[in-house]
Amino acid sequence: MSQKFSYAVHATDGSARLGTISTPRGDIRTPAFMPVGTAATVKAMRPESVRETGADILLGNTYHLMLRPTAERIDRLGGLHRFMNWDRPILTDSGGFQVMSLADLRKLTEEGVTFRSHVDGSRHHLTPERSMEIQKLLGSDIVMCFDECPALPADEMRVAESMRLSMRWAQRSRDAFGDRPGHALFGIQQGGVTQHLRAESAEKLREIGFDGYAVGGLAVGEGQEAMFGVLDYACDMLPEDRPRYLMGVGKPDDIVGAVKRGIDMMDCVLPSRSGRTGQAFTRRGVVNIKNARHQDDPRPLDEDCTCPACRSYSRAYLHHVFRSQEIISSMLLTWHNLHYYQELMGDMRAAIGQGRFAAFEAQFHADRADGDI
Ligand code: PRF
Ligand code: ZN
Repeated sequence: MSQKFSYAVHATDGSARLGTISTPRGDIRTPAFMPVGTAATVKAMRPESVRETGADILLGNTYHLMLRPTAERIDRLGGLHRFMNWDRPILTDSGGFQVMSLADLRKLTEEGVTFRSHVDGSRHHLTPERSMEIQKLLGSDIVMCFDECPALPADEMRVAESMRLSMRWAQRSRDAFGDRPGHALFGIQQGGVTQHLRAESAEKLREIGFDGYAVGGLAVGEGQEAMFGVLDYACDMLPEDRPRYLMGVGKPDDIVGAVKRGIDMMDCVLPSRSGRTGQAFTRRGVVNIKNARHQDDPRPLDEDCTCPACRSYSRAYLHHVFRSQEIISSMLLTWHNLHYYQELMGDMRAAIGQGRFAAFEAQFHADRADGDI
């Protein structure tokens, strides 16, 4: 097994790229979708089941784990992989984004951010240095820089100042991370929807030098058209020989559009969260299983799907267990959704490898109905 972190592109089709990220904990086939395991679990799924859906890597969260059960406790128990029984790669987000969306009484300074826990109200402090320390204690394979992500719309002055703060924090993250063979540190581009700010951010990150580059600050209320508009130029600003990660995206059509524009990695709570709220993703569109029209339907959720929910259960059963708030409802729908997302990634990888991504994309859109199916 290779002891180093590396990335290789095998094929390109337009801006879309087929590749592999190699890590000591295994390979990540790209474009990759990373299921979200915020609190050391992909909710409603055992890790071996997550693997069966085709996931090569999971995402974990500094913010949640530092509050509970704490990074020091996870370290004492042998690290996050052992703690949660997932021995493949884990990418951890750095905490700043989650502090801004979840914590109470936040105070942002040059040094970092002080906040109160959304769990028990206790006071905490996060800095680039502390975020690097926590991600090291967790044993994360891909560590994210500590950054700040302004909610959009925001005026350009505010976005520029925030981006420059994130770039100073990126340098401090790089310095604190040091040299850790086999582990990677990713920079995070900010700059909102303003091209020259994205360019300034990318230039700064390239100057510092990272193992991979994330596009941050998108999917925060700007809409798909604006997000694609940014991706049309943002990917070209980042080094060609490093993976590009679009943070917190997204719906299936967001993912297809991002891959088309040169994104290699993504994460989103959507497939797992929707599994718990009764929404199932299929090639033909979204199924809302709580809808009464499924109550007598003996057909599977998706005739073409090979996941356990579709192989062994009817829409009528899935409707019943959802309405009854049975735990198996979350388990089956989450499994189906993660399976669907991983199959989508596999289909895109195959299409890029065979130089038919445009045809794949046309078929993807032709198959889908708007609204419920
Ligand atoms: N920064 C970090 N995590 C993130 C984001 C970001 O900008 C986003 C934006 N969609 C999601 N998660 N650190
Ligand atoms: Zn299924």
